[in-house]
Amino acid sequence: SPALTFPRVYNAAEHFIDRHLAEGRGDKTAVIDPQGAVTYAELAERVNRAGNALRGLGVRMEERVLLCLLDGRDFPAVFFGTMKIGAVPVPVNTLLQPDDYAYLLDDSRARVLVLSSSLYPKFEQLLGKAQFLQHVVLVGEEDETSGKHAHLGALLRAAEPTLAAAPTTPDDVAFWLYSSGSTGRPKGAVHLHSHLQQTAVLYGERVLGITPDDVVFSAAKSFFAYGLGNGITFPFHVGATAVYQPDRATPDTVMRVLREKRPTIFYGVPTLYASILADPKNNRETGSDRLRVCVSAGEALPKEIGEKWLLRFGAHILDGIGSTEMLHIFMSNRLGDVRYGTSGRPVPGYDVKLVDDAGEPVPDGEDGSLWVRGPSSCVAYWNQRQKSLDTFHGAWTRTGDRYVRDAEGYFTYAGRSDDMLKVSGIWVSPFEVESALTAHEAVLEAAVVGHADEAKLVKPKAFVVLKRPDEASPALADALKDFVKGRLAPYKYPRWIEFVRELPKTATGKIQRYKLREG
Ligand code: 3UK
Repeated sequence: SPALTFPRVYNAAEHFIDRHLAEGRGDKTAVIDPQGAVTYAELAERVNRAGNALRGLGVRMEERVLLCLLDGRDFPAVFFGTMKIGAVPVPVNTLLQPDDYAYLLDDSRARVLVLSSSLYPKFEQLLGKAQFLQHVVLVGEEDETSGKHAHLGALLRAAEPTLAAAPTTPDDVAFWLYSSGSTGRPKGAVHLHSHLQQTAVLYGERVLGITPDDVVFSAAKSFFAYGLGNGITFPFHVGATAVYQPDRATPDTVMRVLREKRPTIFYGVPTLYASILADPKNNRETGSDRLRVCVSAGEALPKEIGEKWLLRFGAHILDGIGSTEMLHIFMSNRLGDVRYGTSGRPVPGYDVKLVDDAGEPVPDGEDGSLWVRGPSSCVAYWNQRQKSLDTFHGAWTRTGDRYVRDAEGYFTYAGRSDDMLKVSGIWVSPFEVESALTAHEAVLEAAVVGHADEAKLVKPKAFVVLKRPDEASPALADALKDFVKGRLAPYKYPRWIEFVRELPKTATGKIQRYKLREG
């Protein structure tokens, strides 16, 4: 398949939005959210109004706009509206805590924050402290907070409905996505205008075979790189329809969307597939009778889940590995070539290699460090020179994953080379959970490792040393779980707590987490 070429002047908003009007698809449904359907023509106007409104607030080319938004029609409107004026949307995880948001606002230097009003309480205390922030725009119900801040609905109504795209190049910075590491704060992965179309063609079109007739639903939210491709750029690349659901993805909310909107493509993470399958009532009849393919990413999909899903829902789950740095899936199973328990083979357009510690290729059957090269790799981490040098080596990106390639060329996940955990497809740093635990007055120290649950999916487990060891009890374990839930994003809390007298340490006092992992 030929490599994509781009004109020298290129703005991704024109490709994903305006092109549909020029090509006669303005009346087609782009989005279905709980408020109803939005056509491509209506969405294009909303994008233009959002761009004009942001410009009216003083946003200029290359300046960042932080988006903390639940899924719905305004997500793509603000995302593309920001890019259309040449500014840089930075969608962030809606599950974080005030302390995280304070960092993201300052690190990105966003001038404007576009915020779902239900998330306002997480920001209220810190808004005065953000050094660069000038405006907050609330999205959703107008309520008592509306007096203090602008409201997107009112701004859109007042804004002009037409907007010429800023003359960006394919190599202009288009958007950032933050990615967590094992130490320190999240890093802003800087992506370019061309990257969205690259992933939409290489994976959306050529692997999923997405067409204008598809109706897609991603349980993974749009602020993740995974959800952004799944539910925004892949469908908008071909003029398909995307279903958005602002609520947390639970088996019940997901099954209801499957039943009511009957999507043809569904994207989830392994934990969600496992929890849907745990209820025998859930199947193709109570779900979507139009489902033709499903996708799993974020962490490895256990073989049994894929096989069971196929029997129950009549559609394959294509497991594929992607990353925030590469924007979307670069190695994947394919329809007609599914090997459950593996991540399949490289997506054409990407190259991968497995190397040893000296950088030499490892033979098939042995595990090595996975590196990837392709046209959607972020250009750097914002203002993080050393972390960028550690990860990006010329055109190659070090993923931090270990993999084994078999003689037929299929790749099987073999763990991380750092201590990072994937929990429900989302990064969790053991250090962060340990710090939250040690902030509790009863805790002397703690070590957190991954532990597989009954579905073979990893969740955090904590080994805790108490200041007064005889206080150990199931009630204290529950109290510690609640304590962490109150301080960190909810998915990060330890599902198991084991009280121990001491932690295994090196001579220099570093916790030896590997000794606490099983197997
Ligand atoms: C792990 C997997 C085994 C792996 C992502 C699809 O997950 C995404 O991005 P993140 O930056 O995390 C990347 C890391 O997650 N991983 C992802 N998928 C798999 N491990 N099998 C898999 N199928 O450690 C990788 O380095 O949060 C996924 C599309 C876009 C994405 N950003």
